[in-house]
Amino acid sequence: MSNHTDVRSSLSRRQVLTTGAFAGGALLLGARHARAQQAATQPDKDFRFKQDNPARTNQPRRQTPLPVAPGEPGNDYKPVVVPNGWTLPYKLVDGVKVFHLVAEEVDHEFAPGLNAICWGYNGGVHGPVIEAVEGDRVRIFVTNKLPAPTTVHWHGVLVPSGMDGVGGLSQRSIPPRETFMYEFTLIQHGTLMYHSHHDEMTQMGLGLTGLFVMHPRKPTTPPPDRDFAILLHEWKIDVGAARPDPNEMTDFNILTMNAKAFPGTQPLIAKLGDRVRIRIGNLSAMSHHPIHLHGYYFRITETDGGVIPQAGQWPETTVIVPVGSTRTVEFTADNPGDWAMHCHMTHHVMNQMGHGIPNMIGVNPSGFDEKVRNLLPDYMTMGHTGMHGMTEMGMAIPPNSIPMVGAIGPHDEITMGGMFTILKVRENLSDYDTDPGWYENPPETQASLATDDALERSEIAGDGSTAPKAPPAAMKSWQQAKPLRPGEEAAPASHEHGGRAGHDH
Ligand SMILES: [Cu+2]
Repeated sequence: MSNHTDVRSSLSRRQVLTTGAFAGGALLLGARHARAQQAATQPDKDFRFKQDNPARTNQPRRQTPLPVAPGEPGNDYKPVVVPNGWTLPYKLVDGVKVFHLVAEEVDHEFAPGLNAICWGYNGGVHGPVIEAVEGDRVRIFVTNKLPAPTTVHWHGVLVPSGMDGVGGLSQRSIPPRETFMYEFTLIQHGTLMYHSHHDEMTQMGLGLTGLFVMHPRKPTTPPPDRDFAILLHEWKIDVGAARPDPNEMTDFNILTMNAKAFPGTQPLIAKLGDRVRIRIGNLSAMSHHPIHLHGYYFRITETDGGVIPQAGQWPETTVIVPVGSTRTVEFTADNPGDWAMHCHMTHHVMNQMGHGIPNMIGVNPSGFDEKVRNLLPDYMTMGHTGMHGMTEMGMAIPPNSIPMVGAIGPHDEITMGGMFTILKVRENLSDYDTDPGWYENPPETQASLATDDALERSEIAGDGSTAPKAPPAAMKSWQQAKPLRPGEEAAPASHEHGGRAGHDH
């Protein structure tokens, strides 16, 4: 199978390259590792990474596979790009990648104007991306600077039971001010996650989550040019509140990508023709997020269970990322422009005050507004034609809150907030780290006001009177309603006052 990974052949190649290093290192690594290293020179027939189907074997999974040289960025993998985030640096100690996570309170900015005190790692929300290579041995120290015990669970990572990080079940929870050590060998590749597994509702709800990216030791496809990593989350932050409310069950009002709500989200930048991979994880409390990309279709290539065989990778424009899951999509950036990428749940592209307001659609508030302005000179009824205008009207908003939607785009306001970002694909880029600004549409590729000439040539009336109308027959309900009581007539299915219903008067 294309995703089957077996280190034996890479070991023999590496062995040629690194025999000297291994021989020197073995003295330091101690007898156990030295024995294992000796075994590496005679490939162990039993050993293989069991990423395909670890459940399908009767053999206990080998918890200490053969050591292989730690994967190096640039050589063994191309590091992921983390919009609005960062990757945790490591150091090498005796051939082991050593990481240090510190769980602590963090004053986090969700978007300009909205800060809240969250729980995160190493001064950020969410935690940094942990990035390594299949076969790497990792040692992860976790220091707890929170006021409560915590743990770290390696979500989807194939670890020995005692390294699984479930408080009480797999370990004693880490008390405040103490440091625990996790150590295991990565026997898979893919997009995994990590999060607190102690008082999950509170701790994950306050932000103690992160992505754990493992690159394949022996990639079967060339690495993408751009490899983005995004973690989805949802929060309840009452307007003006200092902290998110982790007890919320349903009414989340801040929806984030890498803990930023639009317009705080950093765009994804790609060059025309780049092969693009986007890894999306979801550790929201309650919501699955259908993430939709404009301008493209993509293939869903991986879940947190591993690589999807090519024959099973069907094309989509929206990928639903369930809670507690990751999805990886890939496509070629062959369509230049500024492309929206967002959750398609319309309440998830709204910030704070867009939720739970009264329905004013269709109400003409002008007379009412005039009367109220006698008392409150700045009064304006909001929302009677929808949410547009909320960005530009410049109304005072309460302290520590963000408008329900919006940013100023190149043409008009962008009536989006929350889980929304922009993929910017350009023919020419100075570099990937500089925002290229807004896309300049080539001539005749820009929607614009129809000219009189264009209307005339196509015999289109600007008042809509020449447009086809829905045929009444097509709009009719299929069946008449049942009589409510015996002998009572049901109401006719067609509309009496519609003027085009063909009802007999
Ligand atoms: Cu969503």
